[in-house]
Amino acid sequence: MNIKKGLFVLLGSIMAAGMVGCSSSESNNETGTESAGGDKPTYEFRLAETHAADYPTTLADKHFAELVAERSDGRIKIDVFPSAALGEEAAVIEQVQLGAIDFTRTSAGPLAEFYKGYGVFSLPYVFDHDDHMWNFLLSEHGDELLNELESSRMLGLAYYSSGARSFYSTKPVASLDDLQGQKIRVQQNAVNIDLMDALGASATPMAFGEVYSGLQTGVIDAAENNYPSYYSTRHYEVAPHLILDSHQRIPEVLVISSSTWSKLSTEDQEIIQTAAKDSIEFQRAEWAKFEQLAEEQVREAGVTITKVENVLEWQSKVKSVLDKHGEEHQEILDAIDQYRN
Ligand code: GTR
Repeated sequence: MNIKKGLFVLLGSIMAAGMVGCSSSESNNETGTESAGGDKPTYEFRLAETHAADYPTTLADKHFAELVAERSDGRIKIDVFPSAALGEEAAVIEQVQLGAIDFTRTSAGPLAEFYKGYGVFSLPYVFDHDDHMWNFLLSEHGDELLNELESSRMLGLAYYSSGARSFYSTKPVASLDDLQGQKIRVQQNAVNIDLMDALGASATPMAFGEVYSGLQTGVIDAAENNYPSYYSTRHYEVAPHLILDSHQRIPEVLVISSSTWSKLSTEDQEIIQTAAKDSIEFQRAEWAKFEQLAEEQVREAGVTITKVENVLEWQSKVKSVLDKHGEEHQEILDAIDQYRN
């Protein structure tokens, strides 16, 4: 962290710490306003979401906000800002750390730049299938990872589904050979750079919102994501060659700023935590529907889809990534192994 950023962060923490213990009518910040409404405080918070309003994570954010409003008798209002209205993911996470944005729904991919433990999700072929991932996420080990975000001035409240990520390109790709030398946009984190290297491609980290024009103008040749993102962003229009290798399953995470969290009474923390957990089932159901729709829609649009038959070939090609990054994630990898069946 550079000095300027360090000072800014320090200032943010002091300001946040200063607010704890203020009477509700005294405290007032830019995002969540606390006012004296009866004897319990009322709040208005902001939740940043990168996806469009009809995307399964956004629907779940709103469902979460509704549960919180209901259970707090309208005292806690959470406004959801979809379509990256509050900024791209990495920038939003920084704002959440500072307490300038209260909540975000983000992918665990970019979170790895803020808390290393999340890098485990970007390691290739770690989960055998979705049930394997969910058995891990819903375990005590999954909960531990959510709590560990606290060392980065955030707190994970719940995981959401995000399917499996595969490659898509502006050029025909029907095999691993076809990916050689391609410039592939990745979520920004250290594991991804090594992963693309190992595959014989070159990684171009780039904000999600810039990928469409990047593909269109040839700044990148390819990108990778799940069916819902591929469809919702219309990347399939400019990169109509999809190869299904399912190299990563990276969960979504609903996150609250520690500075927001520490302002809340135990009762309000409980309302927020429980509502987040209770919104998981809703999100998973919305996800399943949208994943199917997205696949149908891109097929209908004429995308060429190749299913990788010999995944072992891909796995052996990226073994060096696990050799290099596996050790620092060994404990979590061992925990993940326990849920393999
Ligand atoms: C999506 C994820 C987004 C964003 C995006 C990306 O699957 O839902 O939050 O991280 O991937 O690739 O940037």
